[in-house]
Amino acid sequence: MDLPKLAIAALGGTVSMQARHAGEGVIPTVSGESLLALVPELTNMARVTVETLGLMPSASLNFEFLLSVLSWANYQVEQGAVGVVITQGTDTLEETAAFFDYLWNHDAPLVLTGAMRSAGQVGADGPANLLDASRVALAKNSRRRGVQVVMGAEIHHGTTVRKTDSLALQAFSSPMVGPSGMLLEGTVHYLREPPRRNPLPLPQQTSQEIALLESTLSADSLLLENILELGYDGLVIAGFGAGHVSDQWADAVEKIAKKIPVIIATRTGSGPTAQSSYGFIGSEMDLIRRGALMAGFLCPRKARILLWLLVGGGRQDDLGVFLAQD
Ligand code: DAS
Repeated sequence: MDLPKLAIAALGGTVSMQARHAGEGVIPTVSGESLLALVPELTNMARVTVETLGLMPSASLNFEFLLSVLSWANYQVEQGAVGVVITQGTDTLEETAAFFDYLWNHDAPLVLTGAMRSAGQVGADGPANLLDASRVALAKNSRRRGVQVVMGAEIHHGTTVRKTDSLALQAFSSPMVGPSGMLLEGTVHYLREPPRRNPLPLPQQTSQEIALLESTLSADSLLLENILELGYDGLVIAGFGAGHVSDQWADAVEKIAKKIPVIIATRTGSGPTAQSSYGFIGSEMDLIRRGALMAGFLCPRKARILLWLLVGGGRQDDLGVFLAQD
């Protein structure tokens, strides 16, 4: 039987980490080829090509590198891969998943996975996650769904998934909406219809900088007031509650929003921003009046990714359309 083609790339992260010597901390050293060797079942399921594109902790990934990974993944699909799997660190998985989902322009699935236990740990979850991610990437019902994150037998969509625990084995969730699907006895099940997608073209420039600040009680406004002088091209604020800031910050937001796009998200970790509930100074209605946009269901970090991509493509005027979708 002619097996489907599956492309896998390793970028690093805990899934690729082990200690060189007893007592030392784990670091990324395990190649994609070695990860694949831990999942021999895969060779009966697909013709697998595997590459190690990086061996980094995910905190050190950056947008330029992700664009090169995307170009590698595009090439794999053009060469006939029915799906692509990328292994990486979990710390920034929620951000890379959104980054790729906004740009992924194929029916074929792009699936991200990682591990919470390092390669040499008893009960390491990396091999099981890689096998599950490959099943999702090969499944016909994964087509036209964009980017999925597969961890602990759950499937989460790239725009909703968040790392909601620092060390727990089940560290990922999609607040409010839950997983988009799951693996049951090795079979891929989806719980929702495929999302409406509107992939963006590649950004023409990558030098834009988007700041992300969090509102905190009795915070000074030194950084905020200097955002324009510092040369930022956009600003995301992780606001209080339903998307609120202090009266002092509200004045600064008004000045900044005259020059660069400002998005107000919620710092709560779950729930959308409001649009028309509160009228006090610094509330969402006040901030909208002052020129800011509300992030809706997008978390602050994903809102920053969206803004970076739109500014990079000269499409910041479309921001409202994209925020209204989520
Ligand atoms: N926390 C690690 C991980 O889970 C490190 C990283 O993100 O690279 O992969």
